[in-house]
Order: sequence, then C-alpha cells, then structure tokens
Amino acid sequence: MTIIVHHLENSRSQRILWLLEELGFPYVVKRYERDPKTMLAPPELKAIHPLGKSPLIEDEGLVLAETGAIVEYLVEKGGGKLGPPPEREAVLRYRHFLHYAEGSMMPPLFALLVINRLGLLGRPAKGTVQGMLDQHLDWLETELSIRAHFAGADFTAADIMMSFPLEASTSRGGLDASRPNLMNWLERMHGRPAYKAALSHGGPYAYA
Ligand SMILES: N[C@@H](CCC(=O)N[C@@H](CS)C(=O)NCC(=O)O)C(=O)O
Repeated sequence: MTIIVHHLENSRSQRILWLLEELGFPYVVKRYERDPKTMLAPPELKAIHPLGKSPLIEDEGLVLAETGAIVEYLVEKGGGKLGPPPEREAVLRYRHFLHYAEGSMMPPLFALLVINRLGLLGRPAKGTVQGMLDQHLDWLETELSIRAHFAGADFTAADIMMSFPLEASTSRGGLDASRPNLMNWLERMHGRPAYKAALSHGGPYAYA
C-alpha cells in the first residue's frame, strides 16, 4: 500500500520523506505551501487532522501525526531497520534523541523564530534564548566527538530526527564551523543518497 505524506514546504516533514527513502517504502507526497504572511500551514491540512500540522501520513486507513510517532511507526513497519541498535546504552541514547529532537531542542529554536519576527521588540529575550540553544549545541558537539552518530557508531532513525533541529540551528541558531563535529555530521547526512532522493521527491527545501 502506498503511504501518503502530507508535506509542508520547508518543514519538519522533510524527515519523513528521508526515512521513507531510507526504508524503501513506496509513497506519494502531497505538498502544501505556507501562507506567505503568517508562514502557517494552509487550512486544507485541518481536513486531514484537526491540528492541521505537518507531517501527517495516511497508511492502512490510519492518519498519523507527530514526527517522532510517525518515525517509530515506520521503523516498526520496516521490521526494525534503522531502529534501536543492539547495545543497551545505544538503545537508551536512540530513545533519548528520538524524543529530545522535538521535546528539548525545538522549543528554543521556535522561540528564536518568534523573537526574530518581533524585530526590536524581541531583542531583550534573544540573548537568553540563544544561550539556552548554545548549551544544547555545545553538548551535542561533545556527543559527536565520542561517536559518529547520535545513538552509536551506526546511522539510525535518531539521526533523521536530529536533522531538522540542527538544520534549523544553521539557519537561525548560530551553528557554524566553530562546531566542526556537528557540521561534519550534517554534511554526511546531506550526502546520503536517500536524503538527496527525498529532496527530489519533496521539492525545494530551504535547509538542505
Ligand atoms: N512536534 C510536532 C510539530 C508539528 C509542527 O508544528 N509542524 C509545523 C511544520 S515545521 C507546522 O505544521 N507548522 C505550520 C503551522 O503551525 O500552521 C511534530 O514533530 O510533528
């Protein structure tokens, strides 16, 4: 059965296209554009799921929302490929990063998005929030000095989850060559054939 991905341009849903490519599942992309003024998703997405956010997938008569939950669903459907590695510590790191990407890293990045839109009004909050994000980036830089991927030596779906916050960090969070492990990891991720295939299926993506 072909999976339908409701994909919002320049958004977190890029990760789902990438995972589907890595797993080799057939899928079709329904691409939506953001409102140019508000940057919000168009109302059509609310017809698929009441929250109207992306990603959403339709598969086997189900509508699934929330990136991490969709990633777990797809990894399970793929028989565990790109799922938790065999070692206990790597399993725990895999689970940690799967949740951490949306739960801990995206909040300061979202705050920076809003702060930047506020212009002068946002300035007083910017230093504090940037400091919060820097703490994450510094820690992640250290993590990738210990191992090649977030869960362990091998590439897993936890890396896919971590891609969006780190891509967003290069565009608005000050992530640059001063954190070489993170930049090298991003370069490796962007070089994967499945990442490139997802870009060609999903259309232009501002963070690649
Ligand atoms: N934690 C959710 C966040 C979903 C979310 O906020 N998606 C954004 C895409 S980056 C969206 O749909 N934004 C448009 C809007 O809020 O109208 C997830 O990972 O699925």
